[in-house]
Amino acid sequence: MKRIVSALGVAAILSLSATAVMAQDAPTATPLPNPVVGEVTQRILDRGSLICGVNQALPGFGAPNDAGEFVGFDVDFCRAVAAAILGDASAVTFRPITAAERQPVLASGEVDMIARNTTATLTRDTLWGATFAPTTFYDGQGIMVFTESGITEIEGLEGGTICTNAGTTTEQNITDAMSSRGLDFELQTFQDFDGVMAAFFEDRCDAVTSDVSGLASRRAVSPDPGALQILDIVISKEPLGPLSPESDTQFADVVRWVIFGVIEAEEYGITSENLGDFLASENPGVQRLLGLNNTTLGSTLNLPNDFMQAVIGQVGNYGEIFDRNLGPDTIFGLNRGVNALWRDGGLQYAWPFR
Ligand SMILES: N[C@@H](CCC(=O)N[C@@H](CS)C(=O)NCC(=O)O)C(=O)O
Repeated sequence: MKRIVSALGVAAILSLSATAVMAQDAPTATPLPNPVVGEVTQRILDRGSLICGVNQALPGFGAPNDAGEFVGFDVDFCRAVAAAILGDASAVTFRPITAAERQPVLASGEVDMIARNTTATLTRDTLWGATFAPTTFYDGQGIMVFTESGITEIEGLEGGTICTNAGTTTEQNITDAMSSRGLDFELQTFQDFDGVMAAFFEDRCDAVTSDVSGLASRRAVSPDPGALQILDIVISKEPLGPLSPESDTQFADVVRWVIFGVIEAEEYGITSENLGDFLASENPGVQRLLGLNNTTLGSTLNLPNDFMQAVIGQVGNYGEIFDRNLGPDTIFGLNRGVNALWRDGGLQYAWPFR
């Protein structure tokens, strides 16, 4: 009898969920009420600006330019979220933070979100009180030495000193990479990467280790980039992306869909330059992304339906953000690599806007 009841129960649940799935996908589905505005979004609206925790020492990702304005790949995602919520990409207060400050400033509410070359890991996801947004930059940890050292592989660092900054995933990765190969070494950590590079240039470190993107950035701005060599080895996966307080799921959804939105815009070929041409588009996917033809995806996030017009118009699509800050025409000269769109063989893939 029990078995029949539970079999009936399962059948009922299955038919209910089938109905739910159909209802969600059916074009005539009754719209859900708007989600409440979360506390983080509300304080951004009240203040009229977004407080974003960023790097101040990683050119290409986050650092002040000559005019003292924060610029970079990560910085642009702060600006994109501000454009979505406030309609103004310039309504951001940048709060420079070190690696070790990330969890405390998010927990204390000193920042609304962080976009600071931060790797998503299981323990950060569970213990930091954070929601990690989609990965904006797929990276991995590398090792940089002086070219003249003649070191070409990790084994060459046996018995040496390797330097990095504190509060990062880097420390454990290099320890794992060395010990799994039976290589002894000394790890020295510094509060920020300026300290790491200073020690390196004073010959107190045989190598520095961090995300390959970070090493490429430091190498590009060093007095003699050719004197520095990034070894041809990647010792970890570092999926980098923004994060926001776990307590506000509506704000986390906004951050997530702004990121997917700029990726989707690149898929459609919509840029900050040609956005106007797309406003007459008859492509239903483009219409949903841009909130045209009475489409209402924005309202389900509690945003204006045309929020992605503000984001694309003021900040650009993913490819524009990448190229402007890191691409072949910059001193960093990075290729898209695994950060190409999925259809070009990369990993950047937006969930569907529907
Ligand atoms: N992605 C790693 C490393 C992040 C990190 O702090 N990287 C360094 C080196 S690229 C950095 O941003 N340094 C800038 C600074 O602290 O001055 C993590 O999330 O822990």
